[in-house]
Amino acid sequence: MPVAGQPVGFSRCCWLGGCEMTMNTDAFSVRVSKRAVRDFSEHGVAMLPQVIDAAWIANLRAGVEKNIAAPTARGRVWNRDADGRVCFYDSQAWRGIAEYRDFVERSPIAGIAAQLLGATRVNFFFDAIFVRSPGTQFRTPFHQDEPYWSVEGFDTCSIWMPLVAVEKKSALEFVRGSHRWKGRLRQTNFGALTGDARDQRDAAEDGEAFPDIEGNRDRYPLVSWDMAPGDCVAFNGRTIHGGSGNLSPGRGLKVFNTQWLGDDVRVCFRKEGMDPDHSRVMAEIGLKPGRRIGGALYPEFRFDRGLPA
Ligand SMILES: O=C(O)CCC(=O)C(=O)O
Repeated sequence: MPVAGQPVGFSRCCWLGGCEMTMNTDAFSVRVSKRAVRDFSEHGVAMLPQVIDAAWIANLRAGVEKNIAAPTARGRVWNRDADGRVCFYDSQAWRGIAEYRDFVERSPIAGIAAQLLGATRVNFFFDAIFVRSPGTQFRTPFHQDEPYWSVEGFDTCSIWMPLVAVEKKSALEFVRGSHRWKGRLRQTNFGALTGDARDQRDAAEDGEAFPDIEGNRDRYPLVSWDMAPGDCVAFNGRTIHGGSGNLSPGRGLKVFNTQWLGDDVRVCFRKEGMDPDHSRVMAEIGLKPGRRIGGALYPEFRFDRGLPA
């Protein structure tokens, strides 16, 4: 469903490798500020106030309702507390939910990712939704994203976008600058938390112990913001983040998140497991470790006229 007032200048074509490619000819209806580009590069996180308009937000809210009513096979309840409050998660639902697909393919979001990454081609990786019922306290443990993914590289951009107003204390929090920390950290096994076999990661994974950020909050440069619908926070896949939850009574949270990949990112299957695990679908479409992702599941957006100066 096209949304009124949004760019529609897309054409699709095939290239020699047989991958479907999306040409986005009107991507910069939203210009990302120089400050946001600098924050994203230097701090690994940038707040983008009011970059998505109300029509897109309404569109995505309708999509989320459909998604909750009919989750994909990847949908799951991450947490349910004694009072029945839940944190629901789903991912890669965009191909089955027209409102999500429309947003991915036609909204300014791909252009925003490209501007932040300084890239004239970006691939869409996947969408994720996080829905917390009113008053949910459950907070996502601090973690980095890229070590869980079936791709590897520095040039990644996740865009966390609440579809309702969220207080700073309930928004996602970030350790500023952690995307450039050296060394490899042993990540949280979300399976231990959710009890879901699909979240399991091998505890024997190499790396240094993950720092106790929650227990030492004053020692880390944590940032988060009060956010309104239309605001986005963009972060590098290596930036440590967590939180959300901690909702005031009567307040729920609905978040639509998209992940974007830039120039140095390549397919990488990890022995310790992946979440979400794309290895099967990637193998089915012939993607091999070391290759750039692509194809209809991971469409490429090209900005052939270059990025805004
Ligand atoms: O919203 C949340 O609770 C978690 C978000 C998250 O970890 C992510 O977007 O990578």
